Amino acid sequence: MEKLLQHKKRDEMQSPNQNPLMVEVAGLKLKNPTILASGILGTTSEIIEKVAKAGAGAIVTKSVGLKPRRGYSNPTLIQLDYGIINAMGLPNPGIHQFKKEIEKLRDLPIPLIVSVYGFSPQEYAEVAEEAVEAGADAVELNLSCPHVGGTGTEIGSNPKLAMKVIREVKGRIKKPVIAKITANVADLKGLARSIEEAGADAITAINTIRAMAIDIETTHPILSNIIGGLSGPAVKPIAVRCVYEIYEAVDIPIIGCGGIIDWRDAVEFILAGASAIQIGTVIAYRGLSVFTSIKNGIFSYLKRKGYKSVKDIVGLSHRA
Ligand code: RRO
Repeated sequence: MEKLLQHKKRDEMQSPNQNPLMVEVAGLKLKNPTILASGILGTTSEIIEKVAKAGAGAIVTKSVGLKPRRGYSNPTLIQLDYGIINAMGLPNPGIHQFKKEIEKLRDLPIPLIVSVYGFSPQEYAEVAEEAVEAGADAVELNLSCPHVGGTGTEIGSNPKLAMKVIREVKGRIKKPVIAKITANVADLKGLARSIEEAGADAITAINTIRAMAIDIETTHPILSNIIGGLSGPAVKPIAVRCVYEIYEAVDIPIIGCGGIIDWRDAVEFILAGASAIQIGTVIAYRGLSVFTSIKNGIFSYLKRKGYKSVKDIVGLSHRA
């Protein structure tokens, strides 16, 4: 009963003749639950418009900080059969330059979520404030980049520091604040509870997982940064487990991310507790048509199973 009430709190009931794919996450109304994940294509207004046209329900941009960063030197990517290891190193033009791209997207028909990082709570908040001023509908705090020192996971795996960042940002902007968290922690439920307590409006789980590869001929690590982050199908069961555990720990909505390649994966995340899902690595393999195929697949699944809405199946595996 308690869980059912929690379920209602997360997802308000809707009338049956509404679009079954429509979801509301952290106050953002999404026509469908698919979201472009940060770091994939979300770098310019032209590409973002293309992703919107391809059918995404919302967009998350590449993470942006206060100052421009070149990122790491090549090689920054390793393509594997089961995913990709990247160590891009947060390349971005800095928020002052990126504001121009955000401003060009004022008429984007779907929510624009700007991914933000910083090296202190104040820096996160300053970047978030600039992003919102330029027109961002929400910010996603990158508390989980696995391979850049002084930010990302180094902040986000420490619940006290993560709380400081969230409180600082919440104090500075009036738009929704989403925290993207890492699986690379011992007490995931404790971290999620701290994030909720600090006032985050939603949690995205998960970022990439620390990984590496070695060239057996040269005997050297392949990435210039040696360590990178693994994404793609290999991480999906880890990400589903994280969403499942976080759902048991908090009442705020969860956005599932990690290795989704088709509608079945998307449904699995939703059953684990995700109110929406992010699509990333698969775009490199299958292009932007994945948004439509995933949406259509979820729609057919709901119809076949007799559900009226995506909302009816969020967290359903917990009530089995
Ligand atoms: O830019 C990157 O290297 C990067 C980031 Br910001 C992140 O959050 N996750 C990732 O795998 N790579």
